[in-house]
Amino acid sequence: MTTEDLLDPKVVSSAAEGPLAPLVSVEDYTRMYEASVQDPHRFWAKEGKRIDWITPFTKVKNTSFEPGNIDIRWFEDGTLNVSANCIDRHLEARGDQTAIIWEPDSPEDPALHITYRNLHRSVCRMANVLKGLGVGKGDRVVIYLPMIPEAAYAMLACARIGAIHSIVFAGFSPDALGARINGCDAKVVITADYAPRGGRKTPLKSNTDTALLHCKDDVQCLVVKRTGGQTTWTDRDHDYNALSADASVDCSPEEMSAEDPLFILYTSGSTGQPKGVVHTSGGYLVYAAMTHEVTFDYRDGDVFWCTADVGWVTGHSYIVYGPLANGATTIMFEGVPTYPDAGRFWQVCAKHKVNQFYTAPTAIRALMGAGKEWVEKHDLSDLRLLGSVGEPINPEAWNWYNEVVGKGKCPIVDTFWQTETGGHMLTPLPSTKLKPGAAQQPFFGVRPVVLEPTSGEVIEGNGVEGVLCMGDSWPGQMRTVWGDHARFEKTYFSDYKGYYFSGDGCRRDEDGDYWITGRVDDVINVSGHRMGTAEVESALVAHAKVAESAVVGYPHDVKGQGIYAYVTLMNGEEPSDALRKELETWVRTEIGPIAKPDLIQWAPGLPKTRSGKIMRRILRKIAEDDFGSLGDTSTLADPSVVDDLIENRMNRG
Ligand code: 6R9
Repeated sequence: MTTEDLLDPKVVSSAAEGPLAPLVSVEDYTRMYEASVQDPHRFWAKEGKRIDWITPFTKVKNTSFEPGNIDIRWFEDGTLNVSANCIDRHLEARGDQTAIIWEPDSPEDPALHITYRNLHRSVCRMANVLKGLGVGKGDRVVIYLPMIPEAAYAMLACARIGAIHSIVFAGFSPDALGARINGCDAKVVITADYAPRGGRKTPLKSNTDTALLHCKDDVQCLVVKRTGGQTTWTDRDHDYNALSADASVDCSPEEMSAEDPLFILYTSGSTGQPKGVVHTSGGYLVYAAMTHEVTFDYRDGDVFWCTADVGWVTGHSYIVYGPLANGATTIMFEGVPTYPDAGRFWQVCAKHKVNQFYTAPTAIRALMGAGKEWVEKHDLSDLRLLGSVGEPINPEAWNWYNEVVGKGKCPIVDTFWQTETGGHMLTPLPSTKLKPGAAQQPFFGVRPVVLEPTSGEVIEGNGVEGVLCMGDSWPGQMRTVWGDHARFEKTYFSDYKGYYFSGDGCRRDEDGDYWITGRVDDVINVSGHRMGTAEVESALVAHAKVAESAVVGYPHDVKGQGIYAYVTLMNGEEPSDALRKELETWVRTEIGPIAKPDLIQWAPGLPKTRSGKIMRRILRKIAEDDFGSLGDTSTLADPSVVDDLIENRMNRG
């Protein structure tokens, strides 16, 4: 295969043709990568054609990381519709092919196979229902749904009429939902009666009602029936099932500019306030489609399964937009890895003859703990490739994934990327000689640089470590923070001028391969979910009995990182187990179950500098049960608080 061939955008050949040579060989990678960074205009001009344009673009890249002028545009004079790219253009050749396999929470319930033709009908109906509620181009729609087909319909329906969706993970609390509805001034929120997950049911509609108490009166609520369970009904509610039954199955797609926003997705940063990450239409779709095809070696006819939730960016890019843009068959799974038992993932793989399986290290570690017999019960012979995402994967989990799940014959692509990046940034390809735990090499067009953290100087050569930045833009890059472009610049472009700063540290080894070493800011990674320690702190101090709190991460066997909270109580309040439980429940309700502290330590005082800054370095060490090397403590205002914290530490070996 030549570079020219490969640059020809298409999903190639068929899985039925027997053992496959990797789509991109090692030689192709090297040559194409060089081409992509030397002449990004030429490279992306060709790749841009992998999707259909209404008005073809003539400009490819117009991007600036200049301080004071952060401006990112790709394919800016082109027009398109994302939903037409994910559905309509496949109808002729693949109308009867399954687009989405929906696997419900309970294995007792039947799976649904939704063809591209049926997807088209359902999306048009949803689009017409939204139009009927007055939603138009540029309006915001919040989606708070379980992992049901309607979540994908809602995303694509918004894209079809030019509305901007913002998905809120169904595990988030009413408060978090309300803040996101207000944050983007949404016209409609789409929810369901209940969200079944792991045999339990979350009352989404009643959560939404609570959230809406703090929102404008004119926000409307569209309710999908999932369980048929009882809900209360208010004036602003609309019954999705009734409205869609009467809606037309035709809705012509709106012509959108490449740089019109497609979605907003809130993500944690190092401040208490989550940021609304904005992705636009053209560049995002090109990048999601290309990475889905190339990284996962997706071939026509394959069944692809990404186990994420659409509430996270991984679900956006690799359950919905990337796979559907490529005309793939994608699985949407409503359940959890361990319900009804620890064989559920493997049972689903066998049942639907999954070819590519993409999950998070935290799930792998949990299933590893349950034992390999759960895997061996099921026929995984269709698996060709495994993927990992969300956090660094430890070699033990990598080896188990490789040997027990992949039987030593499936390459593992360890994909490093972020909500902000839209798609994979660093990842091995199936032809790469793999190193367990390394994200290894940049995807096409990505220019990683390692900087010295304090001076910001570029560190050249191999065998080096520093912070990970990007030297140039790529089409899937976020464009702004919703409503706050200054915050976009401050967060990502101000610490290291002229670069996009990822927030992660990395090592480039002797061979030039990249290893992510984890966040260098106050963001922790709990079960692959990003959590700002400041968010948990502000939830804790909002409790009447809490005076002060500091939250750090600590190593956790299954979750990767656990949440360790130091809490100073108000004068006169007594620590107790009951209060500890109360604070845990409090954080769950303020943010959601994923933010619940794993360990709470009562701290009579926190270690502070004379200027009042909390020395988190020390708190991290104590939480890690590694207090032998606390480093320089000479700037502490009162060194004795440290002794107390060490003595009463919660995490003992
Ligand atoms: C896609 C996603 C992003 C943060 C990122 C980094 C961590 C993601 C990783 C990884 C090591 C990998 N991360 N993938 N660390 N190896 N393969 O997870 O997006 O939720 O925004 O999180 O996750 O720390 O900065 P998001």
